[in-house]
Amino acid sequence: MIRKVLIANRGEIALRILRACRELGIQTVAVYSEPDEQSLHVHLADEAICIGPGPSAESYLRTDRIISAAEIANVDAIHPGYGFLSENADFAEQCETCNIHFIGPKAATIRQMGDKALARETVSKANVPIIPGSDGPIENESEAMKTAKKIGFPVIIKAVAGGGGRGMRIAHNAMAFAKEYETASMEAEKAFGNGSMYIEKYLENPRHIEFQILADNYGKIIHLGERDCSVQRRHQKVIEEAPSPYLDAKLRKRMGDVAIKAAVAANYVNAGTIEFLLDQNDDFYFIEMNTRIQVEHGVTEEATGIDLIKEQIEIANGKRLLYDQKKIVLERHAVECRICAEDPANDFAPSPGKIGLYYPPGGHGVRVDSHVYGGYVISPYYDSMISKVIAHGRTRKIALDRMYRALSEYLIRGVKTNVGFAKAIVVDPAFRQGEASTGYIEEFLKRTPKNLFSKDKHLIK
Ligand code: MV4
Repeated sequence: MIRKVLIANRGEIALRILRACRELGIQTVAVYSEPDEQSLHVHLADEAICIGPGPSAESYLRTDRIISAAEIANVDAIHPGYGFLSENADFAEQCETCNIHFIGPKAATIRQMGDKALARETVSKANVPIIPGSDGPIENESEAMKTAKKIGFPVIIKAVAGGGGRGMRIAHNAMAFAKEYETASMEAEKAFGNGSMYIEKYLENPRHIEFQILADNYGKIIHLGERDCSVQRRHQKVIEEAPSPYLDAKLRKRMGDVAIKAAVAANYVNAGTIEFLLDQNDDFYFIEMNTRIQVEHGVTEEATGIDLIKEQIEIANGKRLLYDQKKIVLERHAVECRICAEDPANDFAPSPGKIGLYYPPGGHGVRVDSHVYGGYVISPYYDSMISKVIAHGRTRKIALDRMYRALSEYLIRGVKTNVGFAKAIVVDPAFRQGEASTGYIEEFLKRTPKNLFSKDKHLIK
């Protein structure tokens, strides 16, 4: 029985996990780095343990310190959140060895799905469509070139240990291929300690559609519909929505059934996400499985009314999933904007610093997941996300209009933010018509004057 959870994360997701625990009557232990001493989750947790200085490598990534904190506090489980150790199979294994529940899938599943070439092979054996590409990791450059020529250019070179766009390079022809392959492999070696690469046919301008999976320990697996995450800038998601404005019921059923097949093939337990690319012919392909709760999980929560973090904890506690797949209908439309301390007028350079006046939006149909407050210091040690604003409504138009109204209320002084940028997208006709695919942001930035991104001079709807 899980009575006490250590939250091995920081920022808004740490607060989100703490809230779920509190509603379940579960005690919470926060871990924090020295710069995070004044964070909200530290103040609100039942106990808090400092695990080191600012750099993540000395704090939130220190598995030894986190496990020690867990043993000192005598917790029953650890929730890893997203990022940091959330997809570290060795950490999940260490938790289980120390008889501490890791709130997530089994270590073996994390390892298998974390090897992006093996993930492709695993789901392909279960008849899940994958993009034509190499059979497993590429052994050497000459084999790579042969494979690329067989697939046909353009191809995308991906890191076996990568994911989420990290270590990806696109080669449009044989001339460019050799250089791109070598650079990608070196970057992967540096970033992940593993330079193994695989190749796929590059799909031009697909939509990025992901399905939320929930699976219990007794073989029941359901999906909670999709999230459209096509509005990305350099692999950073800016706006996510559920349901996708593009999918009809037939395509949703087809993709949802395939998402379940992929989760079954992965022997999945707990919450996870199946990522697809959808092309212009409505053909879709598995690209990867994320074995963690994602930043954008709240979009699915607002569209379905299901608290995903509570479900994760209950599954880890041995609860059976009682939802009936047929009854999982996205009755509402939800849209999320990620608000970051960054400067759109300066190529979105991070803008850390002390927040002055701070007033988050609210009102009917608006949720703001954030750990910041007036006087809070956005640290240069961690990512620049300030909050996630989620607006929902009976229709997509209501949700988008509500998002626009919410962003118009958002007061954040002391740091530069992308609020104006998000507002400009939310009122952009191409976005409003549901036409956005992965190339949208690049096209939008080309045709939108940067000065429109300063909050007070945005496009009037
Ligand atoms: C692709 C692709 C096109 N073709 N794979 C990027 C992150 C990861 N989740 C998968 N990603 C992609 N994989 C093939 N074979 C397009 C993306 C992609 C993308 C690529 C470049 C720039 C922005 C992108 C945004 C979403 C998806």
